[in-house]
Amino acid sequence: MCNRYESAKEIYAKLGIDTDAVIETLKKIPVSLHCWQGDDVKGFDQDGPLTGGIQTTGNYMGKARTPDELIADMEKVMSLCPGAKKINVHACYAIFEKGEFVDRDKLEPKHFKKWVDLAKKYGVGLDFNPTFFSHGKVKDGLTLSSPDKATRDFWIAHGQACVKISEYFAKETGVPCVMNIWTGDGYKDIPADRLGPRVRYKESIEAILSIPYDKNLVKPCVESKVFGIGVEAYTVGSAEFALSFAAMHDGCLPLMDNGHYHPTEVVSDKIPALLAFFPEIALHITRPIRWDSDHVVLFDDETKEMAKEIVRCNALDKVYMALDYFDASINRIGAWTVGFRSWQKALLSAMLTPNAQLKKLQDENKLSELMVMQERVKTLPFGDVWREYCVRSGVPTECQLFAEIEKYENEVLAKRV
Ligand code: RNT
Ligand code: ZN
Repeated sequence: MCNRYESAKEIYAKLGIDTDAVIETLKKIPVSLHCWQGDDVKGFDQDGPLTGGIQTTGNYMGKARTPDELIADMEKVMSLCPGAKKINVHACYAIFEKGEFVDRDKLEPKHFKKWVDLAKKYGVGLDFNPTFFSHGKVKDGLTLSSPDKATRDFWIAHGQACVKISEYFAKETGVPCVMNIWTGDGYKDIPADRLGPRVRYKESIEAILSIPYDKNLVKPCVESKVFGIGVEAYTVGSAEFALSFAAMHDGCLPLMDNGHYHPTEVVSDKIPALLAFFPEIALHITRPIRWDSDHVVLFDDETKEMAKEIVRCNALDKVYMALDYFDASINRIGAWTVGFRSWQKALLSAMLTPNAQLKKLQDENKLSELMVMQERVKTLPFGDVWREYCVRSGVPTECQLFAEIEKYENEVLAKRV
């Protein structure tokens, strides 16, 4: 009797898909794992609340309280997830020596050496994010777009410090570092001037990127947003702002977070639109429910559709994929892991799709056959290939996963009281 994988392999082979080759390819595609699911976007450099219009909800036990705890948790998550990784660090996760502290405008590579050590241990790259929120120098909800020059200068200095840290990450790991600029700058209610803040934001980002750096090593991105909590009426870094900025600044990438659009807009459709113009783009993969709620990524329709677009546009090496969610209401290791594995499933599913055949049907206007074929693909034995991919990657299968999460909760998280 042949096993389920062998049988699935035959079925896919009939459609021209080599499942062994797909598994090997998928193993090498890096996906950036965000450090901030482990401690509710708290970081280590300040004690205040999370600001900037983003919010975590819930208070599940066992949140990481120190760099050692966060790194241990992240290592656990990596051991539960198949596929190549990058580690995505926010500037507020600087790790200071005992008694040491510098403000965000003075951060240096040495404050992130422990993250470099972690990346080297796993042979992976690092991505980076200046942290323009949760800080006393956010003035009236504004940072880079503030009318106050001293405020802007502080945050420009922070951004410049982060460019240097990003370059250090790339040099140390040998992997380019994606540096994402996102601010929560905006107004709760109708502003009297929508242009001024955007012009200041533009000039501030230009100032950040005016320092010398190697464009092959640092990939700056600008992430847009439609609104935030307490910032409902006007967001400085809107979609048009970010896209236009990236389009007009060589080497700067647009970053789309699929929680940052109106609820009926889909990023899956925007991916090919941007790929028609930009050599490279970046994504924050998340799951918005009714708003930018940053729920754990699931293997749902839009997640699958986004992965499909990347794969069928032949853009796996043009799209920097990073996860961005933070659920504090459930086991954080489980949240982190399910999100990463869901995106892996989406990529696998996209790569197990006979994309060339489907495109041909479209181009020949055989749209009835295309519909039948697209529906047929949905019932192919994807789960058997996924299981094999997990086994070959040395990570738990679906039925083994929860026991691992529960064990870590009992042995490690439950002791954090
Ligand atoms: C917020 C943006 C941003 C953050 C991270 C923590 O709406 O999505 O990317 O989630 O920088
Ligand atoms: Zn994001």
